Amino acid sequence: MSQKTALITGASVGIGAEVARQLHALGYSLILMARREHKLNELNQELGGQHQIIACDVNDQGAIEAAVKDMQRVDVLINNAGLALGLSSAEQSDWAHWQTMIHTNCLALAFLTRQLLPNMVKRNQGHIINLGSVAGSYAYKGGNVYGATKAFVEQFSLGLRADLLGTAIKVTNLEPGLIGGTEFSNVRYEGDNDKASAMYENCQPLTAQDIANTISWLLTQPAHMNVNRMEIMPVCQAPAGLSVHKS
Ligand code: 8X3
Repeated sequence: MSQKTALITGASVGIGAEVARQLHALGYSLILMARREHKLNELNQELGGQHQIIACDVNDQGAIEAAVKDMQRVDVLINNAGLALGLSSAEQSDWAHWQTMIHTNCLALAFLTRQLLPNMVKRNQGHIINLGSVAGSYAYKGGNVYGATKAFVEQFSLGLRADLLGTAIKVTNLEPGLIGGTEFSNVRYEGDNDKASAMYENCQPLTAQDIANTISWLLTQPAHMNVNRMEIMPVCQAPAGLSVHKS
């Protein structure tokens, strides 16, 4: 069987880099996409230097179009790039944060997917794995637009499967909860690393490796089986219910 190709966005660090390591070990040819070229280079060197790197912002539609134009085959698309910015109550939130989250988590993910889909359909082969979040299903204080973007990703994933019914192409929305050891909270708290570390104190969050293990598992299931959605939380987290404010 010929070597499969996987394109990973947000590949330079965290979940993306861990997925790259595991898919490299599974024998995939990789297209590593992220903004930080030096990080992509480091990762590629670690993996033997044989993979393609694309240093660009997923929000740069011109760069994405140019990069995708000559891609002969992408068997697996891991839409991992995304971010949360801020945890303020909606009425105090920064509008620029909301725009950036909607652009990156929704528009950029949809754009890249739209670019790659025709070839996947033509080849009748592919697996799109979108990184959703438990925040797309459960509201929490300050999650406002971040949660809404992840609800978009969930519904987009289900909609893709509906459109792709009759093809061999798989679509999975992978919905993790609290993950430690990545830049997620440092970005959310805009570099306030003390606040970011406090999120993971006295609990054992998921790791990037847990998510990469899950993605490797998803990619090694039989051709007839599609996992539509998969929600994963660490044992220390739960959808712990509704709240009532009493005056
Ligand atoms: C982030 C998951 O639980 O930190 O996607 O909101 S959580």
